[in-house]
Amino acid sequence: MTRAGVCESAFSQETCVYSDQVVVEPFEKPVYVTQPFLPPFEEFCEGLRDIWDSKWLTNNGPVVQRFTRKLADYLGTNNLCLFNNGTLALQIGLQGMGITGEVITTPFTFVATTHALYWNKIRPVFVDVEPDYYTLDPAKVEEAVTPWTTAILAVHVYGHPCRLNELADIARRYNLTLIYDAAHAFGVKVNGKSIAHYGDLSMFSFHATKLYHSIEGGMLTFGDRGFKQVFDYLKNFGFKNEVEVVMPGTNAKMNEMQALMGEQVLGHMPEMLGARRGIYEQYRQRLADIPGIKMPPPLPDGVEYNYAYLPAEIDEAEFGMGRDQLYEALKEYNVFCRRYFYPLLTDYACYRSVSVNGSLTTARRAAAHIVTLPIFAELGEDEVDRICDIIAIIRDA
Ligand code: T4K
Repeated sequence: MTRAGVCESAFSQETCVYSDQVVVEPFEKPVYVTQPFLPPFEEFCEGLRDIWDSKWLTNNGPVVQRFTRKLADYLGTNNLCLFNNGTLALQIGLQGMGITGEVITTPFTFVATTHALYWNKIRPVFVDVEPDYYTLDPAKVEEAVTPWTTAILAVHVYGHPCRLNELADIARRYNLTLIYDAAHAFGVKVNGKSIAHYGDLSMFSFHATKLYHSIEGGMLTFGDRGFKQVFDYLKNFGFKNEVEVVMPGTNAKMNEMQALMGEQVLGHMPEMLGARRGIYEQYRQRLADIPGIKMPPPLPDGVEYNYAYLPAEIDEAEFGMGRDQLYEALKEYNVFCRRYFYPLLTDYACYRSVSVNGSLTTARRAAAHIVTLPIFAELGEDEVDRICDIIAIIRDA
């Protein structure tokens, strides 16, 4: 059932004052948590023509090679390797670097992060996250190091950079490999350079739900150029040439259509980031007026954020209802948010028996209280206002 609501505190854009008794209708069409950015249709069709003419569809074709060069320019590194999705990229990254034993990681992430460890027979050790940006808490990481620890697998969750220096310092002192799941972090820069330059290995997801995408797709970036060959073998069955297979690889190659989409969307990155920044700031301004909703604090100096997600933490006492009630109530207005990342990974049946070091208080709080609101480049200013009005109405109802 959908309904119209009356908001006593709805913000009127024209007058920039709070008006009395504003009626807010549900959206006519569903508004989802995200919507992929697509290049102009004609532009994509034009790009398809070369693929049609060449009849080269996959297996390191010319578009994948061209896309790789453009990404290298964009990121400022040649140490990258493309895959058909982020999950396989991470699995191959771990395998190619020979990671074994125990890896310290976060429970507040998408399941693929931990699945990638499992597929490599690595034991995850979950530790808590920090309260502002929900990334791994370095102090908790250090407490969890054992003689069996070989690596840290941290996640730049929502595109928020992890505590890069502190994690690098722990990794150096304990001789651990530092791996970042940067699935959400394409476009983020720290101190003027892409976040791809931090840690020993980073995985980026180019899935359609990400701010930047190639329909499906993934990328590894790495400090040691020597790994490039290993990753290339592993994603192509281990083939060295027509008659030699040097390792038991898999099939994780990006195809030409994916590369074409990725190449074209890359050309629109500046305008997409600009649009997302405007939307993010608008939410920040509007939500600040609604008691019981907290957005993360502004990111530290030196971080150029990508506005990948819009996590809003709901304080049940102050807001007057819990996160789940708000999430359900928004559906009545045709607004479909997500609760990234609920349930906490340790609560999934397949991970209940996994080691947890210390309590996961902050991660549990985040999983129970965060709703991720719609954000995508084509979301209009009026729509953001309307979503915020609806949230205010639901609260005041
Ligand atoms: N590590 C982390 C930290 C990750 O977040 C992810 C993926 C990975 C690793 C693995 O990377 P990949 O192997 O996926 O490259 C989505 C995505 O499928 C997943 O890629 C993503 N993280 C995760 C956070 O979100 P769902 O189940 O929420 O997606 P879905 O289908 O419900 O889509 C969400 C909304 O997006 C829909 O309500 C409507 C809209 N949508 C979706 C698609 C697929 C569209 O408008 N168009 C579309 O084509 O998992």
